[in-house]
Amino acid sequence: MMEDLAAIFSSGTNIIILHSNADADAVGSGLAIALYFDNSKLLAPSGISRVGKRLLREIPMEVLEDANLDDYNNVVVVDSCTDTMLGIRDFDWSRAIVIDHHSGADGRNFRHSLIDEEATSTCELVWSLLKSEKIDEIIGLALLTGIIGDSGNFHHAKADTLSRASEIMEASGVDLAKAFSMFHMDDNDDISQRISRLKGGQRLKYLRKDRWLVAMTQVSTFESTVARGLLNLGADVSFVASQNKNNYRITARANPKALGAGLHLGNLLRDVGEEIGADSGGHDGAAGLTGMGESEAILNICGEEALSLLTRDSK
Ligand SMILES: [Mn+2]
Repeated sequence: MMEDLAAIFSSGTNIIILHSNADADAVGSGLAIALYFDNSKLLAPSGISRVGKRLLREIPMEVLEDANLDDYNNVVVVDSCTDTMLGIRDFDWSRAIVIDHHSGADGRNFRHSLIDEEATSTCELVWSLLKSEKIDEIIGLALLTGIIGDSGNFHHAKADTLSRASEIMEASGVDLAKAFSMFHMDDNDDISQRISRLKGGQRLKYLRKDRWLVAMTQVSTFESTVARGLLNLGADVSFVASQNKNNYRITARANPKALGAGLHLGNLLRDVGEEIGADSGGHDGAAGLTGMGESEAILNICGEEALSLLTRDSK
């Protein structure tokens, strides 16, 4: 089967579709296949994540936003196996060659598939497909970065994950630190983002109760980068507002400790939003709110609310 897939990829033209907001695993898998098998194109119809873009800066390859799939012999989907994950409605899966480690593929009809829910990452499955004694260092970097991403810096790695990572390092000579740097250096090369973070620090206010710290600030752009920066500085939760005339946007981030204490920023901002008539959306650790008026009072409401949720059980 794996030999079959390798033979299929090398014999025709391939279009490799990355899932919505493509992460390191998706981009790494796509890059590795495209680099190894040549005659391949990458397609990301629903966006690429920050780390995905970082990897693509390191390993430059054109990524299409739109394509006619009929122009290619092989339609390949990596790291997703459902419409929701892929970000395409009513996708014709029966034409797809699917390489994935998510659940959701059961009983469905693909042209071919290499699916292993036990695998920590899709990049490991791609590696099992290439498995050759020598691969380029950049292919090694693509695969290793995906594995690091999906294994949470190896925190959730299984023995298999580590041996595959080690095989990839052996075969490619890729440096582990180089792969880790894909997750660290992402913003540092953009001076305007760095200035935004410093301004965010300059205008910072914080609230403290017990062992919890909640930070609030205002910038004109790059709110999410600033919000993450505040967590790095030591805040458990951060709220960053940007004001554009009469409209504002608030971006919130929380660290794992705050999530472990039950904080859910998506719910928090939904409640605040319902109260003041503003739109919100997001997840437990990352969420946003947009509304009309002055952001400063709303920032304070958010900060106080987060702090009271975090300390609600303490006497
Ligand atoms: Mn994955």
